[in-house]
Amino acid sequence: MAIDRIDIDVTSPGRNFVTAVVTTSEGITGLGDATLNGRELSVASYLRDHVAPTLIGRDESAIEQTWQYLYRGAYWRRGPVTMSAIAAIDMALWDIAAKKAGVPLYKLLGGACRTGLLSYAHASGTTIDSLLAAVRGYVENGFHAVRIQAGVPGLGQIYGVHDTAPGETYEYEPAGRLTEGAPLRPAEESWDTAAYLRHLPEVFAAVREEFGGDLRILHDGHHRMSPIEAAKLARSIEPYDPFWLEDATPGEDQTALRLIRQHSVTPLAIGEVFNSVHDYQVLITERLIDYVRSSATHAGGITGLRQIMTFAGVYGIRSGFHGPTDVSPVGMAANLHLGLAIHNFGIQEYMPHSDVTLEVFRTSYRFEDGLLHPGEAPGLGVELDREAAAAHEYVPAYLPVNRLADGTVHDW
Ligand code: EZ4
Ligand code: CO
Repeated sequence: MAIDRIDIDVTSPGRNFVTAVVTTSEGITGLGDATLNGRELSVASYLRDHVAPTLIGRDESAIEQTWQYLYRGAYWRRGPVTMSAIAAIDMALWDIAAKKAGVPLYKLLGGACRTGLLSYAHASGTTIDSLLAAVRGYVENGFHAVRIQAGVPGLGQIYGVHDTAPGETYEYEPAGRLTEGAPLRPAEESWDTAAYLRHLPEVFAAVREEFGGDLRILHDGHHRMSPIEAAKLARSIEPYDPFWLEDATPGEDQTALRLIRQHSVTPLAIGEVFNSVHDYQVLITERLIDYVRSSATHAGGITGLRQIMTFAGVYGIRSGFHGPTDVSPVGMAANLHLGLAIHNFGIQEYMPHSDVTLEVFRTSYRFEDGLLHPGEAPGLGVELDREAAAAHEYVPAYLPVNRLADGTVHDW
């Protein structure tokens, strides 16, 4: 038994996704997510041109060895493109292994440690009132945890902040699809950290007062603050008992989190842009974070993310895997199977995919009473309708660029 063929499918049902479809000589197919938001085609080429040809004829059950072959063997290590490509192959091989065993993947990873995965939704509003309405919608739908993002007085469109019509769920989409004829470049937004630091405690106070003590309230700072600004913010929201403050400072500056820790007990989460256990070395050994934000898609698959969580577990640090819509349903399923099987699970981000995405990717995971479960279908439990996928051609789409009022490019 061996890997017989590898296809790399690029599809855009509402947004772009890159999927590795690995088929064995027995005719078993495994799926892996390689979607890197705004840089999709680079990973597709990495897989098609440089990875797939080297794997044909290899034993599909040698998952760890294949991971090491792609990671160490290539000499050029780490980085989002490489690690998303490795992730896709790794997920597909785990999917095949579990399908061959006839079990949902979590059973191969050690079995369920819990009945379901606490998950959080994204609530946002341009005003505090519209944010409260959005939070209420999620609470009524069974969520026990909600991420809150709000507009800042004086600023225009802010990344991740939208109003939701009553009774509707907003299909939050990180990347802007380019319309025909428009220039091939990202949208731009503007930012003012001082205005944000003044406003956010008021937002937290309003949500805590409206929903009481039980609701877990999360917030994403999106890398926009300097270390001392982040320390100030973390301290100012402490009275409202935040579940976590995510990405307070730019991810690559690991020691910045020491400064936040010196000033605040607000739990910290970081890592959606990380792709390797080495990115976490200082953060984990110095206990500078409480939650790991990586996804299987961007951190080398099940194998890569499991390495990170084993290391984190030694220090009592838990998972908060990245689950935006740009992680495909295949990548989301990988997060869920691993989350169910590890001891140090914390919380799972859940941004449901659009109906058009879910017509192409048929999932078996379910959401009930605030908990996600990967389901009992063999493997990852996701099917790709390749014919339907082929009807949705790639559309260029980019994450926005952020600038200060004077035009300086800023973190976002
Ligand atoms: O910016 O998924 O916590 N979630 C986030 C997301 C990320 C996008 C990047 O592709 O910050 O909105
Ligand atoms: Co984030």
